[in-house]
Amino acid sequence: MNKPIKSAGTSAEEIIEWGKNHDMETCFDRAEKMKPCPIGESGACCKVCHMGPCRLVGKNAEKEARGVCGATLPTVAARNMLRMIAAGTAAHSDHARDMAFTLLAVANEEVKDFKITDVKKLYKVAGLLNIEFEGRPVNDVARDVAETFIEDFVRQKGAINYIKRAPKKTRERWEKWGIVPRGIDREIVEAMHRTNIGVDHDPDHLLTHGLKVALADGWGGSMISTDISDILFGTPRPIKAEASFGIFKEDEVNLIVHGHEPTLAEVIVDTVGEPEMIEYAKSKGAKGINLGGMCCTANEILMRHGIPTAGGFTNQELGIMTGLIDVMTVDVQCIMPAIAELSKKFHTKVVTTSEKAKMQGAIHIEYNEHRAKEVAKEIIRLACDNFPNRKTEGSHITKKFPLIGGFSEEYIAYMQGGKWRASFRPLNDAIIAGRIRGVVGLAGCDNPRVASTGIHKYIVKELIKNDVLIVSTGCGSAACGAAGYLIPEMALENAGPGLREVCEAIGIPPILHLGACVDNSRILTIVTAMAAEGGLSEEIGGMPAVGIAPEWMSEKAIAIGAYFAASGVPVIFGGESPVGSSEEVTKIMTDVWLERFKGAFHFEPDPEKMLQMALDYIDRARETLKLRKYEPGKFGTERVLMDMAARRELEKHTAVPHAGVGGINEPEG
Ligand code: BF8
Repeated sequence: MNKPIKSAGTSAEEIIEWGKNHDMETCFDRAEKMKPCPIGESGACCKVCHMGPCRLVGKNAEKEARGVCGATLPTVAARNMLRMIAAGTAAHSDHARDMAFTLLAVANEEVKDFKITDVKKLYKVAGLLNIEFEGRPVNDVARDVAETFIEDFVRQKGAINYIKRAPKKTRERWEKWGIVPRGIDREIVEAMHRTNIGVDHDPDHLLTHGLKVALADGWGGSMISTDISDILFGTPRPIKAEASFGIFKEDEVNLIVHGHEPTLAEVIVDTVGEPEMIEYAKSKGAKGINLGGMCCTANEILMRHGIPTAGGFTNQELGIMTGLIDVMTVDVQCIMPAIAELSKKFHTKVVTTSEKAKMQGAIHIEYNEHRAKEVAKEIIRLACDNFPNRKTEGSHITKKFPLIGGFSEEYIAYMQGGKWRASFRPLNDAIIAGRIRGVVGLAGCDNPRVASTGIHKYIVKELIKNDVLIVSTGCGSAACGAAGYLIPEMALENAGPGLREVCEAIGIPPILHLGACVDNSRILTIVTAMAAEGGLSEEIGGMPAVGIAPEWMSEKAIAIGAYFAASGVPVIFGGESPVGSSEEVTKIMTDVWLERFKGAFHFEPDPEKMLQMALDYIDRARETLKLRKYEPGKFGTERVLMDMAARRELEKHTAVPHAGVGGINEPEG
């Protein structure tokens, strides 16, 4: 019998193997032991009251099964789906709320460790919010921006601000179907109310509210978080970094930041290189301090500072098992409670920092924006103090790959036309001419239920071979980075002829790392910019664009899938469907949503089918838009334009031919 593959990362697999020989358990072992409950997995378990939990199973369950209250299977499955969307939206948006309060504190000069780094982005955002910015003190503008965003959480009537960023036709669909979100908090609260025992029982009605909540995430919480992070820490531009376990250093203090919020991590980035800290590390016998990241906090500081990433979700325990991490500091989301227990087998200390998230067995050093530097120093010193305790235990397996990240919507426009003619024209032209078949947003988690990261790798390789440009986020980006896929050479070696030509002309990898999970909002603004540029669809719906989350596991991914579908992007998720028990709910999320919004939400466990479905969507969109039929190597006459000044800038700062790496003039904000 073949040994079960647990991770598609070779280093990851080696560490898992090492762990097995050293009596250590990881999520991969637990996933093998703990098979999913088939009733809950398919959405047929109702536990919203204590007359149950009710299992809506049996022959003809769709029509005949009833909970104690009389709830049908479609009601239960739809209710479960709505709760997942609400939970995911809550996570992204609570993160965004903290960002808004940090911006407010900066504007009010209440904090000294943060500042407004990207004034151009602040002005762009102010403009979008109809806030006067010309001739006003920067802090006054920032205060108005922060307060306007904070209102988006609590607004009782009207619409959240960023809804107006969407193309008009897309907005009209939302208005027609009543899914324009009011306040972010209000929509989440209403979701919890409607799914309470005995309230909303109509599956379509429940799921329609799901889309409303999800839009409050995509065009609300997530977009707010992305924009404030850019304002405070800089709008990303291409930058070199590295990925996988080889980022850990044997002779330096290894401090790993894990979780999602960029604030404390940014201050750690600022502090870690200070002479006082370096001296402290040296006094403990280390050569220096090596900062790395994990999951989406990693993506945030990789995008802006080139801090390396040890990988995504399923790498967190494995990182500890290298024996090389002195401190792993965590904030919120996607942090396995198992790491605290596992760390006890090594010298590693796990530090929790959020008032919202504690873990038994971890050290708690609470962060708030008023004492950011103090907390950063305390954590760095703790890591240094722990360096001499490093033992020989651990797999010590290290291998890493170079990558280029840092693609924001602003930079992508800049790279297609330079400072003065930034646009999406060349991308649209390349799609029209058939050089690029379409665009896929690769998002979501990596998952120990499959050969973790393996489906990401399979899908991206096949897509770029088929001339599909990929924009990636979250652990999708981490999976690609840790496989060595986020480099321009990936296009030379693997892309189809059209995509390769475009990547070579512009000097980009065929997979553009857009950032963290909240930065899926960048995909929304990119497709909106493509719609505004003309020549393709006038709305987001109908674009040759698809979203794929092949290994999703988090409720946040579900919220993302739902806001893409509502915005007009068909999405395909891997794994078993969490609404698979109900034909009616499945039909609403696919056929009905496609008709109403031009977006759909599919679940497809087979990677080959997932790929084919994505290509079919893209080809159908091309056909409907009357674009030339995609044929590999056969293009129209539209040329790939590249502003020469921008090209020279790119080349000046890169070691890899044509790759944009840091030091670029500030993209137009
Ligand atoms: O928010 S992709 S495992 S780390 S949920 Fe989590 Fe999934 Fe990773 Fe970032 Ni997103």
